[in-house]
Amino acid sequence: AEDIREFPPNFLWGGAVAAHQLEGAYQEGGKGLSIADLFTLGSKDQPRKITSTIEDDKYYYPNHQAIDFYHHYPEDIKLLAEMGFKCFRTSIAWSRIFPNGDETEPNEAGLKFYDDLFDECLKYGIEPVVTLSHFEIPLHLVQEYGGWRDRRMIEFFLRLAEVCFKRYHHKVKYWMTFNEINNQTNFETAGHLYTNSGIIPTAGENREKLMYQAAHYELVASAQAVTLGHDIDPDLQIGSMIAMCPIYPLTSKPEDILFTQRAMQTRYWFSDVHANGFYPEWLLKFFEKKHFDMDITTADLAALQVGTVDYIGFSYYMSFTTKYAGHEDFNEEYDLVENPYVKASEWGWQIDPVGLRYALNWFTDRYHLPLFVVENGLGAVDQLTEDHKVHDDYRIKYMHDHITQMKKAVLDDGVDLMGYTPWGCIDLVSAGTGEMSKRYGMIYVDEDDHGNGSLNRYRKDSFYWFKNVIATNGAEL
Ligand code: P53
Repeated sequence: AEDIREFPPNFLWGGAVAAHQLEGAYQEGGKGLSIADLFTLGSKDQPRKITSTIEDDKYYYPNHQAIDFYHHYPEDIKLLAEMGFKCFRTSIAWSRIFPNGDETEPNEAGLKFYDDLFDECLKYGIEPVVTLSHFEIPLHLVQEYGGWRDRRMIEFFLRLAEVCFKRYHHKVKYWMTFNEINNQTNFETAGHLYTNSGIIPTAGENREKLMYQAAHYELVASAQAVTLGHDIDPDLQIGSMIAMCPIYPLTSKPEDILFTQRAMQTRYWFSDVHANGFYPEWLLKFFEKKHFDMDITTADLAALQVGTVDYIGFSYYMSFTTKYAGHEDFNEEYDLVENPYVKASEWGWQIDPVGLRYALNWFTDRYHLPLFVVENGLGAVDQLTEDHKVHDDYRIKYMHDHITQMKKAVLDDGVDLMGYTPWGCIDLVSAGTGEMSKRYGMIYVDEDDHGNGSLNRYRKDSFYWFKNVIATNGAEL
């Protein structure tokens, strides 16, 4: 039988997007180029290319136009309001505010755009939830400083944070610092070091060391931003943003269990630092063992301790599985295996609703902080019918099953959950592949992988379904 209980009052139902994946207008309002603007179209089997200049004649760059939210946002926010959204998660395109990233004065036109966008949300009682850095570092910071290889990035990021907190603190209460900071756990895949840290490794470079050093600078910048934000306005809630893919052992063999523990430590030490304010012991030993001569100062360690996060924001799409690989340290690129008990999406993501309840409990046990599911969803191919409908029962099923598990975590396990913002509530450009056809939305956008289409918006079946979920506060799923 269906569980007809409701979620707690004030539960933040909404949806999530990121600036570079929907705004388009990549050169309007004084915006500078960002790393997302040099990311070509890829596919499930063909990774996106990173070009050093824009080669429009050779490649298609999907983020240049995206879904042109920059010009469509009043119409789009109106649709989200119709669905009953209580909140809307988006990000600030850093290079709209600081076109090069290292200026001392911000770009007023960029600041004005987000003022207008947040006002539009607030007009409908929709609370903006804002990520400061979501895969769109200003290109100049990459070309001039090598991205987060360079300690000076901390200063540039803090400038962004300060300008945003001061300008928007009356409009935006909920913030996150770095999107999915732990994706770069897989440092072997060029895409993650690039999107997280603006790093393009050269041949022969130790990518693992690069990753840990960049992540350290980001964590210090994050902690200092939390401290700064609270100084500017003690009411601000500033969280982390972690990509949660719980890692299971393939069997109960003790070696598999121990290896899985190390795998979880390796993927989630980032949230340990965010939430606990210090490095886990095993990782300091790991740096020693690897002879990584890390640039971690005592001032850094003090900053980490002071600037712990108010909540853990996380994405949840899938779970992973591993088994003992005959070596001590977990390498995400090589050491994952298929889970025989779950089915994967068309893009190979292993769908696992129960894993969401597991993750919510795991975070709670580990940090005892409020949690916020800030991304969840199914990337799938949709069919627009002649009468402009999309019958996406597969998406409804995915969301139904995940919200059901979330409900158990909240109501049966006592998890303190702030809200739920499914990913790509309106169709947008995929981060992983650059495709439009990997759709997550409850609102369909008429546009193909190459940017052709009317850009008209249409309500999918999931739109009406989710609208009712929100209206009944999760009683009817
Ligand atoms: P796409 C990998 C694993 C989990 C989440 O992803 C990920 C990624 C990166 O591809 O990214 C997050 O669009 C990210 C969003 C992204 C969304 O998940 O590749 O925060 O920017 O669009 C979905 O299907």
